[in-house]
Amino acid sequence: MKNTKTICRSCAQSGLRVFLDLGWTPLADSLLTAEQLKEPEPRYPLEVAFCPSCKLVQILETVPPEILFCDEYPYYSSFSPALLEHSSANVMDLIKTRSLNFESFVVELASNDGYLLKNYAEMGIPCLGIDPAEGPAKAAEKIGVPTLTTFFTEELATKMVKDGQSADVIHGNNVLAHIADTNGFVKGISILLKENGVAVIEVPYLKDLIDHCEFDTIYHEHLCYFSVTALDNLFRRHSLFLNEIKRLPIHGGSLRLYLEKKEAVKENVKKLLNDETDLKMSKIDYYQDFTHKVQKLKDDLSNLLHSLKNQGNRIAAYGAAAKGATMINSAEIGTDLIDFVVDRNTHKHGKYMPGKHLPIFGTEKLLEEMPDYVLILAWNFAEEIMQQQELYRKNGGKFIIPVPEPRIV
Ligand code: JHZ
Repeated sequence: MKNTKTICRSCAQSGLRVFLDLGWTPLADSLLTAEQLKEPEPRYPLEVAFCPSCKLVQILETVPPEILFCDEYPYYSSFSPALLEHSSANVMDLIKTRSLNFESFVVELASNDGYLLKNYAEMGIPCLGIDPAEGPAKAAEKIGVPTLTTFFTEELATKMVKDGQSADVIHGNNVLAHIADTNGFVKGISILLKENGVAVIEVPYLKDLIDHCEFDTIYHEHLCYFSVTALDNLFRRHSLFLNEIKRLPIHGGSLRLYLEKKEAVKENVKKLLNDETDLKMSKIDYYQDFTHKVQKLKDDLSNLLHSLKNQGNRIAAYGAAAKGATMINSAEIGTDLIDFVVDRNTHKHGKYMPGKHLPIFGTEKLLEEMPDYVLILAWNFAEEIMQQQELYRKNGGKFIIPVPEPRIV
């Protein structure tokens, strides 16, 4: 069923301009069991638009969150050592700079399997995770991270404050883009945050997405794709100030945002805003040729895989990532090209990628089968993956990295 927006998710103005259409695609994290392969798979439109009023890039479709983040949600953050290191460094820095101790209170929105909060719990700093996905939330409880299995809303924030649970620090990594009620979520943050508290939010950066043609990070879970300009407009509406920003390499290029209730905007934030204006990111023209870039990447990848296959090579893929689902479905990469996908996440084993139905196995299958090439669908972790698979390489295996342009390494 279609649920297509005609007004902006942030500023509620009309006049959205569509600049990319990825067609009707299945849900990226809806991995299938063998029995489900026979059933029809729901597909939803995937159109990306720019709001000329507040500059937010967004998809038009809203798939109900109960469908997207159900108890079968297969994404567990803790399977990436690099992400674990990234998160613990973030926590250690905040403990030091904000002088956090056993009297502080830290909340994480979309706390997943406790990959980040466990660092606070281990140091005796009170914390609470909030996440609607049952499987990951249970895993968090198991490692000692108290977790509320629910969606974070304005109402929940109000109730928590009433119960004396205002936060010194609020974390929210890769969650803002997933929220259908963008304004309600940000208002909730502003309610829950203490007067001198800080919200530390990470989002993939739109400029990196466009520059490096990371179109596969577009799927129904990601409703918004943020520029600093659009974020600043959104937060100011709720009296939160984007005082500091760090650019980070994670997930193909992200922003770590530091939000506070008092305005004290650092020079680097002003510079990022000015740079975006100079680049004309606040104009539709900036996005107009993205469709061509995406088409070229898809064609190049498809041609490369077909020619390798025609030469008699066996090809597998690494990473049953959500972004992998966008890539294989929009570039038409099916079982005729790829024999199987491997992934370290045990919750994904024995299942099939949505749409193209590539089977998913544990990573040991690479050495057992020794395919000639491995397409890294989780290209954001390519270095880490290639290091882990040193033996596959030593035995003659080669990797293909699809983004920003397909290349064999
Ligand atoms: P990964 C996720 O997207 C989901 P995905 C979510 N929608 C989001 O917003 C983004 O992250 C930011 C596996 N892996 O993290 C684990 C290995 O097997 O790029 C994952 O299944 N071995 C919330 O799914 C997949 O690859 C490894 O060594 O696109 C990576 O998925 C490593 C490092 C990962 O995100």
